[in-house]
Amino acid sequence: MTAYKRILVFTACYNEKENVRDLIIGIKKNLPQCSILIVDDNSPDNTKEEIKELQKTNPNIHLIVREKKLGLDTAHKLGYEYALSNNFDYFITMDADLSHDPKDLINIVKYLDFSPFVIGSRYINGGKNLMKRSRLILSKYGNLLIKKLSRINCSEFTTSYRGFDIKKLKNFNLSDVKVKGYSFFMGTLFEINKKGFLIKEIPITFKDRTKGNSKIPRIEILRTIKNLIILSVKKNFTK
Ligand SMILES: Nc1nc2c(ncn2[C@@H]2O[C@H](COP(=O)(O)OP(=O)(O)OP(=O)(O)O)[C@@H](O)[C@H]2O)c(=O)[nH]1
Ligand SMILES: [Mg+2]
Repeated sequence: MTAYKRILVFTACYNEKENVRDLIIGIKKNLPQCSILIVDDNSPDNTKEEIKELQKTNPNIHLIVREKKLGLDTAHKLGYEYALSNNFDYFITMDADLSHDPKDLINIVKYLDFSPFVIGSRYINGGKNLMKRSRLILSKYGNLLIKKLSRINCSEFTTSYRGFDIKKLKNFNLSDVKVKGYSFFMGTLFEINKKGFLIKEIPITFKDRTKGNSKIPRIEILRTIKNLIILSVKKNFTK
């Protein structure tokens, strides 16, 4: 692993008080040299106090508290800007609910040494999705549909466990991704593909959260289908 790279691991939090400590411990265990950035949207469960406690013994944890719930897409864009302006090499994103295993960080970093963009994938050989059955079906066939319509050679579009080599992704910025809400994660792959960068999938095992509640509104499924159609039409017919 390249010891000289400056790595920022990013997560967005909304009511993750029960998860954030284990997440930070897991990140530090696997990537002791990294910095961590957390964007908390003033979670009513006071997630920020838990983070401030951890900051006392760890100088590499950075916390941005926004005044209210402003969405996951804008939190990720803010994280990317932070990584750019603080001269990080690698920007790695993950959820705070322990669905993403911090052990996979090592593999993400390993592949970032060769690929500008790496995504943790549940749908390639070696990957697993341990979601409940109804959600699994939706996720599996949803991702398949995105692959078919987008004609992007990738089997995973929706999970947020990703690594960006900021220095290599020269003309790319997360702020270029215009689709909002949870479609933003799919939109990021369209943008990476449009700019001509390769997408490297590495297998991950995804677990449903065991603590706290999901924040994904059901309406997002319909929005994703709408955005998928718009993005695919733009990609395939306006060349
Ligand atoms: N800062 C911030 N974080 C958010 C917001 N919405 C969700 N998050 C965080 O984003 C991550 C993903 O949210 P989840 O609710 O787990 O959504 P999901 O993983 O797509 O859905 P589940 O599989 O049901 O958990 C978690 O770490 C949340 O705490 C938001 O509006 N602001
Ligand atoms: Mg989750």
